[in-house]
Amino acid sequence: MSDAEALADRLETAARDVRAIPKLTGAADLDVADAYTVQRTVIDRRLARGERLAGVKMGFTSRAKMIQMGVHDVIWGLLTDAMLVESRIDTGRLIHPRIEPEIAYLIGRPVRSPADVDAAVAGVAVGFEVLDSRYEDFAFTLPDVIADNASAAGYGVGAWHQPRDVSNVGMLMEIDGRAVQTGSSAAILGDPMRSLRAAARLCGQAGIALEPGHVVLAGAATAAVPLPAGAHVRVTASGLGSVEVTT
Ligand code: OOG
Repeated sequence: MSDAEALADRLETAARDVRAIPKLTGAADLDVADAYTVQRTVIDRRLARGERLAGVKMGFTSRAKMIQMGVHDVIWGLLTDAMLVESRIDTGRLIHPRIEPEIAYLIGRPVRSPADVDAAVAGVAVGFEVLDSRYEDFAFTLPDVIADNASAAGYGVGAWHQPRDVSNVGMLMEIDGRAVQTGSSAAILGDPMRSLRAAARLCGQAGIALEPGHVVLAGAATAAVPLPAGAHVRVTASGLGSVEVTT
């Protein structure tokens, strides 16, 4: 593999300068394991600058997303506290942002293996994820998108609710009052809990502990849509209320 530090530099520079870069795989020989090393290098640098690990995001857990992006394996990325969007996100600091509706889980007890997951869920919420691929044209191969922390740029969650069955709840994403995506949480691996178990397994393999307070985004229930400047977005999940963000 090319030097993980050098590849991490390229991704960091793209995000900082708000300028897309060519895919890493165009010039570097990068497999999936290498790509996770690059992802971890970028995140470790953010943690070294004072950000805190806030949880995990799952990607390509729905067919809608696999078809949209042409990638067919479940992947994951890491969330830091700096990625949390309270109510506004500045799209001027992003290259070509997109937004997608999510189901989020709140971890209440340490998770050391997938067997711990059911007892560890302290809450469930509707959420959104803002994606911003650091690659030109939002186009990538599987290793590229893994290295790029699964395109993560920001995330938000609505009010936490008591753990409950959210295997098939209706989901709606509106921009400026117009429905732009509708779907069901069942699109997420048949039940977003499956995604949470997968997250626990992957964390275990990577030596990352899911701790109380961490958030797991189970993956989008629909395709992502472009996030314009000056927009008001509302994502609603039946029984979980809604979460809103302005740009
Ligand atoms: C990669 C991220 C995919 C999801 O929910 O499927 C993802 C991308 O589409 O750029 O987060």
